[in-house]
Amino acid sequence: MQTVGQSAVQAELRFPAGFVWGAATAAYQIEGAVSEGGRGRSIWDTFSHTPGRTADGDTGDVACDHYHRYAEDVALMARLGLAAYRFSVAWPRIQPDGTGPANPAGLDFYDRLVDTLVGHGIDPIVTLYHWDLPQALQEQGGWTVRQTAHRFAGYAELVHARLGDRVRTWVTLNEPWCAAFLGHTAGVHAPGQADPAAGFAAAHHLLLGHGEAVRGLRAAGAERLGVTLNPAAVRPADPQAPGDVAAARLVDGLQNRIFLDPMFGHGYPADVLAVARRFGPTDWLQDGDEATIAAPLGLLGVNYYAPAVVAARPGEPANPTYPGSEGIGFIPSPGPATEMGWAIEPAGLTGLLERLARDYPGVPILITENGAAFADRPDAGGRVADPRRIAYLDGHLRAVHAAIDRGADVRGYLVWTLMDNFEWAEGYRKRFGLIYVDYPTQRRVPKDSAWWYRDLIARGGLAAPRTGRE
Ligand code: IFM
Repeated sequence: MQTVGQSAVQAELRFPAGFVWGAATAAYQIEGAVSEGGRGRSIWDTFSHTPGRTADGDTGDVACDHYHRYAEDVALMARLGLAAYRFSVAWPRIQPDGTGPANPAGLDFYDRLVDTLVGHGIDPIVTLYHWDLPQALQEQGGWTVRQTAHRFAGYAELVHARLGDRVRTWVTLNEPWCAAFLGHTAGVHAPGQADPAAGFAAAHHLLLGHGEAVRGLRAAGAERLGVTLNPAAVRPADPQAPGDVAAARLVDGLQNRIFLDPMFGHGYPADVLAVARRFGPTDWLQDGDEATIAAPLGLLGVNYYAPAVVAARPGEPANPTYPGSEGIGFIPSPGPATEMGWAIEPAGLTGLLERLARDYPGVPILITENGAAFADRPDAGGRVADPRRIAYLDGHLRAVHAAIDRGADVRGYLVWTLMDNFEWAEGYRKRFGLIYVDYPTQRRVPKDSAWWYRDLIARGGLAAPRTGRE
């Protein structure tokens, strides 16, 4: 086994006792086997098979073949010393048409996965919805209709009934902002709609489904219930310019407060509802919904990749992902970026965590995703050197540590992602993994960052930065 960076260890930046180290994945991005075990079709099967929707026409049909190789993958996790692994359950494996009794073969797969994780001492963290809605439900309106929220809660109970004896931590939704607005307003994710009214309706029904699922799973005895958001670390280009400050406030509303406020019992923000009303009636919001959505949380999952800088730009057309954002410019950062084109700015994570701790206190935070796409490949000797990923992770862990020092209750950190996988509309071009996947052979090659992470976990924290004198 390779060791990276050990000689540089002078001191350590330690994390609190019990801090959880892990990695995350999602079903459609890794499993493959889309026609096995009685799995139904999902909106991502349909979307990825639609010409022009994904880079190179890539689909998740085979992905990392994790459905068949999960034991090998869990063994690799154990070699890295992961304490936790966050994966998602594919709803169409459990209910091929999104309703009715559970498909036993679907539950069996996750049952085997959970047993294998537990057998290696790895705590399973289950995400119930990471974007793969059963296609049959989409044909009845998908997330734009209320029924889908009720269906989601029913599905969540089926999964909990089978896995709840071993799974302690449940995440209802992954990044509902992406599901609602990338999927229904910008149309760059499944189901590929471009209708702002549909985006707001979908956001509401995702929130409602979350609340109903939390209520149901809590009644069924689930230990820790949470949600994963991708809050924007948004800031005005010029903090002294009132127009820029107002622009940042609106984007904050459309990405952050629209989910956080109702989930934390404050109801919908008035400014966000006013934007939604511009595009159609908001009659999706019914009496009692906000109380349902406010079901108490035991965990707030935070996915962070990059900051957003905005400014008032009169005449600028609306950004399709942010309905109502006419006159707002999204300013590219001049500094370094990952291969997604996302600015690398760890301080944005510190600021975001401080803001969440201040405005939405009382719920422990787990970093459920953080990581970077870089296209490093094996060299002639088979080694994958990925120093930029190591630097990215190092910088962001220092940012998390700084937030903890300033009072944020962050309990753990999960790298996105365990292994290279299907990066949605970007297909297989973008590689976020700690482990390189050679897709033609499905060979897994831990990158230098994987060994770096293993050493960090073993040490319980970061090595001190190099002084140049060692
Ligand atoms: O790959 C995705 C993941 O599915 C959700 N969060 C962001 C990641 C990188 O784009």
